[in-house]
Amino acid sequence: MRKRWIAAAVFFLAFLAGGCRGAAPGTADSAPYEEEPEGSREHIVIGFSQIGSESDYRTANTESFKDTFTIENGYYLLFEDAQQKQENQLKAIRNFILQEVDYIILDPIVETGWDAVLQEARDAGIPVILADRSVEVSDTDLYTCWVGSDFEEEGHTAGEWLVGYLDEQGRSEEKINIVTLQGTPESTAQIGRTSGFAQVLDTQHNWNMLEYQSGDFTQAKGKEVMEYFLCTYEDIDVLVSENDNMTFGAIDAIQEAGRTCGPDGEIIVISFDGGRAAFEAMVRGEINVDVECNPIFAEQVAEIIDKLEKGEKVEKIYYVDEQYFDTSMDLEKIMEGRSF
Ligand code: GYE
Repeated sequence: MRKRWIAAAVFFLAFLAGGCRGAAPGTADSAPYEEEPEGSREHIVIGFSQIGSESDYRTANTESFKDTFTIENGYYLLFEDAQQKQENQLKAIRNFILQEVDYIILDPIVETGWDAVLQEARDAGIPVILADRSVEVSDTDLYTCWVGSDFEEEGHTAGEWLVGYLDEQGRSEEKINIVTLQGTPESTAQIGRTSGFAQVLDTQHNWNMLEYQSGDFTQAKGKEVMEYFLCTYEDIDVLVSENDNMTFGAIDAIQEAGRTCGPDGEIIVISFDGGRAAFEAMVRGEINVDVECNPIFAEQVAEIIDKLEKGEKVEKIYYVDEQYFDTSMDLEKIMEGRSF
């Protein structure tokens, strides 16, 4: 049965463990003890190791978790931002284990290197739920379940979209030169999107992948790598950019080089995530298509925890529902109903 958590003790431990970064309402890193409505309350204590704040997706994902796992909803959230470093995630998880949290939520930056720490969590009897990205471990029992996107399917969707688009444009026999801006190497999102797109690439005799380069999912690196692509290759027909923020950087590079992109430009732009700023870029005619990756799924994680609390069985994988959006759609209308 649940331990009785004294808010002061949790706050103090979080402070000792260096968990006092980044303020958010209702989380251990913000709510001072004096403001707690009662001295002692029962909460489900969650330790969440987030990757960082490299993209709009990430910001929205963090907000989704902070909005869901609140004191009012019966949770005490210990939130740790790893600033894009796996070593920080390993430290955070070990601190969560020391603090005897009830659940650990891990968004792993890369897939490998988790066996030992997940074994430690298992030995401590703490269930680990993977959120967004996944892990490659020797024994999948080391985590309870994974809630995230089918990244391979996203990459495949992007490839299929390009086949249809080139066909519509009467370019299905033309030589098509492609460059790819990849996400963080060895992350589930990078691996899946690259391999899903490659499955379609392999079926198209006229597509030529000029180069893959990582932009680490950030706008600054996306710009830098696109500048390099533009200097290196004279004829680029398609840019595949594995997230919106790298795409924004790439668009800046394209425009600064006096080149054009989007439906009326020289370079076809395929992006992933589908955040509000990307919709705006599609409306401006800078991006052709955006394959959605939905960061708002913390409530689904809360439902899973609820099931686990009741001793019910849960699935091993939960995929978040997704689609794609392109400039042939009524984007302004679609945007109205979107929260990210
Ligand atoms: O696409 C990117 C982010 O793991 C799905 O990480 C996530 C990716 C997302 O930084 O914007």
